[in-house]
Amino acid sequence: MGYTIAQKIIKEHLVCGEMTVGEEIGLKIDQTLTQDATGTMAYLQFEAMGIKRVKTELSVAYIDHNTLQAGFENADDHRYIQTVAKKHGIRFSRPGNGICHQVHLERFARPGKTLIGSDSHTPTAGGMGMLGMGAGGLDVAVAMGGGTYYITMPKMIKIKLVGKLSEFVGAKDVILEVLRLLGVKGGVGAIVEYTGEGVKTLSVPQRATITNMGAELGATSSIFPSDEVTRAFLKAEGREKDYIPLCSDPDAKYDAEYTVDLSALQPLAACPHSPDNVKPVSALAGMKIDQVCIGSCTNSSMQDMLTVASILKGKTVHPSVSLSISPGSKQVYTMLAECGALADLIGAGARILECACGPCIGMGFSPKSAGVSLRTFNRNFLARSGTADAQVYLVSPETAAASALTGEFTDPTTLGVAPKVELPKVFTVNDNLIELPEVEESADTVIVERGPNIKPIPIGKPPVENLACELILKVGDDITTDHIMPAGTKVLPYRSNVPKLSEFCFTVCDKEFPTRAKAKGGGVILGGANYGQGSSREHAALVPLYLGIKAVIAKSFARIHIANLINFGIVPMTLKNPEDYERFEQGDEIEIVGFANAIAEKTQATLVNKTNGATAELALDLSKRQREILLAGGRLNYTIKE
Ligand code: MIC
Ligand code: SF4
Repeated sequence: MGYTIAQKIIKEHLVCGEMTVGEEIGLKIDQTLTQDATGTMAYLQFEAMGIKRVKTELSVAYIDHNTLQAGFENADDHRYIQTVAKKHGIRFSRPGNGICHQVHLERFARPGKTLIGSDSHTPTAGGMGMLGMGAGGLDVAVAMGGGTYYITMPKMIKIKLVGKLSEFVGAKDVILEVLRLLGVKGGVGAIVEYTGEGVKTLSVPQRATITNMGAELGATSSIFPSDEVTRAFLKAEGREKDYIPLCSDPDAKYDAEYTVDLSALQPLAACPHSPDNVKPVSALAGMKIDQVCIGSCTNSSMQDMLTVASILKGKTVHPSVSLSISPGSKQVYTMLAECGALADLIGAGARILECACGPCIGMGFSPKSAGVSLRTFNRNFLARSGTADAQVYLVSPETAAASALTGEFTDPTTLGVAPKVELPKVFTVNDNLIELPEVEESADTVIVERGPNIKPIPIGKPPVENLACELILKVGDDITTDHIMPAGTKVLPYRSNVPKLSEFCFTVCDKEFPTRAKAKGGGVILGGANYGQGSSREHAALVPLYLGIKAVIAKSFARIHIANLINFGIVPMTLKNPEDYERFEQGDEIEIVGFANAIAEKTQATLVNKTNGATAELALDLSKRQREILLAGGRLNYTIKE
């Protein structure tokens, strides 16, 4: 039997386990990346493991998230990451060099290799035929130390692309269509592969837009073949030697197959507050808008920027609209300046922001009260923009630019003259903002600088024999990591200060949660389906751990978050019968007799509601390794003990 692209890469990197869907497998990781909002924790954990030098082929630390620096905190964290990277053999991408995924695609991603990153959009590298996966910082730290990365062997979903995109329709519309088809849970437990004749009509950055937002499907990863288009991109980057061809075998077996006709696609938009709430732009046309933001790791390539520049050239942004543009990398920014397109953007009245995540993670540019914001980003979760009642729509650069000019939701196909985009044959390569690590022989001389904002990481404890506590919080379906541990300007500075961070935990859902949890010494959380979707931030596990959360019971969990819960010793359990969710209310006293024993050797446990007498059967769907981690009180204890 033939293999899919992802199966080929998995086979070549398999350290342990069977390649049977649903089984736990261990993979060798070739490259890692971190960003600053998760990186501090990842490196603190790497240091705690006592390993001197990274053992990967390449590890890069990017600074792109917390670049506002409204106080000393972020700058201190940046310096910590810079010095810890220098000491331990990690390249350091300085602030200003760009968004991790865009820069990685340009300078480091390689077809056929494995990459994990402490950021959920690491599958962006799939646009290059690389198997990129988002992971918690601790998993990245372990991989940097040469340790195995564990995942559940995914199903394979094939999306056959036929036809060719029409004018004014972009790669963003392709992934929005896939989100419309599959939904935010549609990729859970799967890798999404793109095949078919349509593939060769898409450039590498267009492919990367599509694999980037595969994170919003809940997929383990998304991947394109590596072909002549890939070779041309690598050549333009001066890295043709990194090229290898890679495609699925003709008899490869997929678990599900879909076809998307690129020619039939029209401009689409994901409406508030979920990336799969997709409607045609034509159905929204005429709605007044207040803000447009162009950029993020989804849509900030040279191709995206030139498309926008071509639409804006010689025109003026509508008076009721504020337009921000963040080029994805220093390379893109430089080339925009070189070809004059930057002047077109500035001339039209765009507010040019630095090459960083910026408004995507709520770092400035929050919309006005109840404002309508069109963004080329990948997430429109409630309150993520920094304005609780904002209405955020996710759109393509074409739709964003067209609407910025008219002041209302505008279908770009009505503009008439399509944007003309000619990409340079050779890109401007200048890696002067990527700092190389100290050579191993003199690494000991590097002093790691730690600012006062860096507080110790909470460490989990082995589980109690019988768990009796309060159901401290009950939440609904599709709870995101932005609900659990919000980001934005007020919160992000404390990513390395868990005690301070805990004051914001779950406050989007329940303002009293942190105070209540502290007063009661923690308890158990009950969630709905797809609990923990979104970011890879392990703070969404670390902070609940600090607040005394012992277990999370849900209808189902998102992949990265469940791994993070286990890593920090919080026991994830699922309701065998989802209807039992109704029999438990916030504040109920609950009990699980034989809790520790169930973790050690059972696949189920009984949850008793001592307040109303109800019971529910819980499933403990854990591998032997995961059980051992939980019994040790988390992966740090487990790894140090090993
Ligand atoms: C995001 O897009 O939510 C982030 C910020 O990039 C996160 C990482 C984080 O929370 O630091 C992600 O997607 O993993
Ligand atoms: Fe940064 Fe936004 Fe991409 Fe996350 S999704 S890495 S915040 S640009």
